[in-house]
Amino acid sequence: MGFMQGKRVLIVGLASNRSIAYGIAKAMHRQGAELAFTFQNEKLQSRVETMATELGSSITLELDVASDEQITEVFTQLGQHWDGLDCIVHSVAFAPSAALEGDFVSATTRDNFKVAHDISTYSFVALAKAGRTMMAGRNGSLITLSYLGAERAFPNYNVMGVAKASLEATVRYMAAALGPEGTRVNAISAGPIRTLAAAGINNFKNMLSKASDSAPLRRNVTIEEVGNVAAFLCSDLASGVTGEITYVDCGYNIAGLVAS
Ligand code: NAD
Ligand code: 0WE
Repeated sequence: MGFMQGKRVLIVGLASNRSIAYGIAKAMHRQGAELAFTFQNEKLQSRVETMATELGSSITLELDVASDEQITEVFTQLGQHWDGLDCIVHSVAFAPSAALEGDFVSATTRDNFKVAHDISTYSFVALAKAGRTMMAGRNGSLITLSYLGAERAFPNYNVMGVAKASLEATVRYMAAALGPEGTRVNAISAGPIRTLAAAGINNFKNMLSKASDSAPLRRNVTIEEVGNVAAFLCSDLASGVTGEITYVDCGYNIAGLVAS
């Protein structure tokens, strides 16, 4: 029997079979979880439906996290399928592309700062708020995805790094708020992975190779490896873990200089 047997999980952020959310969904499915998925817009609908079917799920709901109405509607719909919810996976980030090139001070505007924080950070709070009653009192767990750019300045990551710093603080405040009702909140800080969100980034290939050169394991992490840790953190195996940022980055974050 899998270690997520009987857990009901809502997954937000599936776009392709390269998405981190796909690695998480596969790992949770393998461990016996029941899954529901959202898709950002009609363009992604049929792809998400196909992946959901493959993962034993027939629940797919439209959700643009910028919309409070759509967030409310997702939980109304979910309540018609399930009498409770155990986990929410938040695997969403967005900043306008102009914010992700050039120096931070030049690239950041009032508007792209707001969009990055709204879509990448506030949306996690919004999901917790809307799912709160369905999750309370059942050892629920929420997880989000961060990146080391929250703590260190990386070229071009810019306002996304500031939004990830805010997301990591949000994890701690949400853990403190929801802990008394038994709900845990954690983040995985993943190393760089080639996904759709990475596709548009100049020189991503070069970044991947620099990251693997410096990482203790001398390679890049996979969505399967991130998925396995996410499944663990959302399961009762991690019942004593909340408010944490867990690195799944082949050890990159602990390295100083690297032996040649
Ligand atoms: P991805 O493109 O596969 O997933 C990003 C998802 O965000 C997509 O499903 C997209 O539909 C969704 N999204 C964007 N704006 C949205 C909105 N307004 N409403 C609803 N959904 C919206 O890329 P990914 O790399 O799997 O990204 C998932 C998460 O992992 C992000 O939080 C990202 O910051 C984080 N992360 C990625 C990497 C990496 O190198 N790929 C590393 C560390 C952390
Ligand atoms: O969090 C991310 C990327 C998130 C992301 C990606 C895009 C591309 C398309 C957010 N918004 C957008 N907006 C778009 O228009 N990562 C951790 C991957 C990533 O992105 C980088 C990185 C890394 C790593 C951007 C610059 C430098 C490094």
